[in-house]
Formats: sequence, structure tokens, C-alpha cells
Amino acid sequence: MQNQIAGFNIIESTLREGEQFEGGHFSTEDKLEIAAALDAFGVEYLELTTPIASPKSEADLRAIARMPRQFRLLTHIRARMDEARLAVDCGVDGVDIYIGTSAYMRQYSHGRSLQEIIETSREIVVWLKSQGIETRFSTEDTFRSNLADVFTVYRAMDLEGVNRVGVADTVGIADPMRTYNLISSLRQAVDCDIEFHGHNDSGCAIANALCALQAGATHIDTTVLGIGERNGITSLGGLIARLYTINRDLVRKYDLTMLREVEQLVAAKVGIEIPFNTPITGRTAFHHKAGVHTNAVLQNPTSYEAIDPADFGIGRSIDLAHRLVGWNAVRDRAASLGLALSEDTLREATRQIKALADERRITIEDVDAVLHGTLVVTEVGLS
Ligand code: HCA
Ligand code: CU
Repeated sequence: MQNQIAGFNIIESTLREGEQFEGGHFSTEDKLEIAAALDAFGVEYLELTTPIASPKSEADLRAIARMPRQFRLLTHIRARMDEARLAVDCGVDGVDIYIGTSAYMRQYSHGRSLQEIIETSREIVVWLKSQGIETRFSTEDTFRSNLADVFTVYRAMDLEGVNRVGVADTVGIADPMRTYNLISSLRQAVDCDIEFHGHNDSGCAIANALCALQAGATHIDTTVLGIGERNGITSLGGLIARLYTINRDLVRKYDLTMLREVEQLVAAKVGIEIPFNTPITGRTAFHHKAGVHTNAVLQNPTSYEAIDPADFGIGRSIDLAHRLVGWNAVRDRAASLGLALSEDTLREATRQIKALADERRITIEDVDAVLHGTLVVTEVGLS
């Protein structure tokens, strides 16, 4: 078992896989804005839609190639020489080639045999390398492919000098153990870097990306908020959260305070809200409610927080306006209101807040009114 994450790179595919999201219709300005935000966050790579998709796609790729940036620019192409030539002409640093190796893809997509796949891809890889272009070769739908076939193709491409081979869980069926096993075997089979691209159809995309890294993958594909075909792929923020909770130092290379801004930007462009259960940036990600939790968090936040929200420029909230409230949280609230109340008074106030919350939905103003003594809740009701 390798299990140590040495170094890794993020290939941010919001402007490629993310463009395949239901709401992904980016204008040139949108793309430049998103690219600049991701550059400020510090991702190592941006992957854009192939320039062959449409004249606008080509113009946008050229525009992003010209912008001032730290990230390396990639585009995602099929195994076709004309597409590779156009990509290079647009000024990219690297090209991600993909081709389906599963029986489904071979039968219903491109109709090429394994030998044909190797021959065509070899020619393109050799040409791209001769142009000084960073080159990746990936097999779409890897997990439903015959692994002996896939490994034959990967080895052939490794021998031609590709920088990376890519494993794609195109339909989101992989689980962490399978991902770990496949990537571990691949790590033994090739010398080049390994990329993982995982869809989230069964909710394992973040976990699978982690296992890929633990098994020796070097590059992970993400999109902001995980947008992509169907319900998308590994999310940028989810991967960051996953790695942060192993070792904060793994993600210190990024400007974490940019995460929420990047997500808000992309959410607005594709017409969604940031879901409440999004790691780190979800509205309730640092919301503490039950008395047992709030008591501990008020003393030491790490008791119920695996992630320090301050690292992301985010605050936490302590919720008192409900029947699960604890008197420690009430004491803390009283102190912040400048009220010096005895323990007996605080315990009585807590009882009143609970009684009121059993009657109706309450707010923080109700809590404060009880503490100020302007709202008194008796056993029999309000007075
Ligand atoms: C797709 C292709 C892809 C490619 C992944 C890769 C996938 O279905 O549109 O290049 O490694 O999920 O297989 O996104
Ligand atoms: Cu995909």
C-alpha cells in the first residue's frame, strides 16, 4: 500500500467538463473571468473545450491562451490529427487526448479496433511531443473496459513518451477500492504520470479521487461545484476539503480564501445556488446547533470542526433559537449582549427559550428578549 500523497496537480475542467453541464453556456467574458478566478486560486492546469467544437470555442481557447496566467492551458481532444493540429495552433501548453476503449465505445462511438486505437494515438502523441506539447492520453470509460486491453494501450503510449495517462470513470460506477486497485496496478505498469477523472453518479467522485492519489495518481480532474455531464465529477472544493482533513499542508499551495468567490462566480454563471451540503462553502457547513455541540465549539471549535473556516475566510454560526439550545450557548449570548446574569437566571432563560420554541418557530430576537427580561415565558404560556 502506497497511501502517501506525495505531490499532486489539479486539472480544472470547469471550462470543458463544466461546459457539458446542463447550465454551462459560457460567453467569452465568462470564460476569461472564470479562468482568472481559478488562476488566482492557484490551480496548476485549466482544461478547455476542444477548438473544433465551434468557431466560438476556438476563438475562446485562443483568447485564454493569450491572457496573463500562471496555469498551464490544456484542451481536450479526440484522437484525431486535425484536431491536434488546430489545438496546437491555438497556443495551448498541453493536449488531453481521449478515446473510448470499452466495448460500448468501440461499438457505438468510434468503431475502431484496439490496434487501430494504438496506431492512430501513437501518431498523434509522437507529433505533439515533437511540437513540445505536454501530452496526455486517456481511455474513456476505463472501468467498463477490458483492463488487459487498456493496459496494452497505456503501455504503448508510455513508450511513446506521453507525459500522463488518464483513467476515466465516465459513468460514475467506480468505488474507492476499485479505483485504488486499478491505479495501483497502473502505477506498476507505466513510468509516466497518472490522471484520474471521476464522475459522481453514485456519489463516490471525491472519495475515488482521494484513493487515486493514495494509489499513486499525480493529477486529478475537478470542476467548480462538480458541474459536468449529468450530475458531474469530483468538485474542486470537495477535493480540497478531503485533502485538508488529511493534512492542511497539502492544500496550502492554493489561495483557499478564493474558494467561495470562485464557486459563487460559477454558480451564478450556470444558474444554480451553492448547495447547502457543499463541503466548506455550503451555507450550513459551519453551523452549530445542538446544545452539546455548541457548548464544545464555544470552548474549542475543533471539537466539532474538522476544517477551520477561517482558512477559507468564512465564519461559523452558533444557533440558539430552537428547542435544542444549551445553557452554555445562552450564557455566551448574554455575555456578548453585555449582560452579567447568574447561572440560575441563565438556566431559567434557557428553560424559557425551549418552552417558547416548543410553541412556535423562534428567532434570535426572541432569545435576546428573554435574556433582557422583556419576554417572559411562564409554565402556562407567554406573558
Ligand atoms: C466525456 C469524456 C470524459 C473524458 C475524460 C478524460 C469522460 O464523457 O465527455 O478525458 O479522461 O468522462 O470520459 O469527460
Ligand atoms: Cu467526464
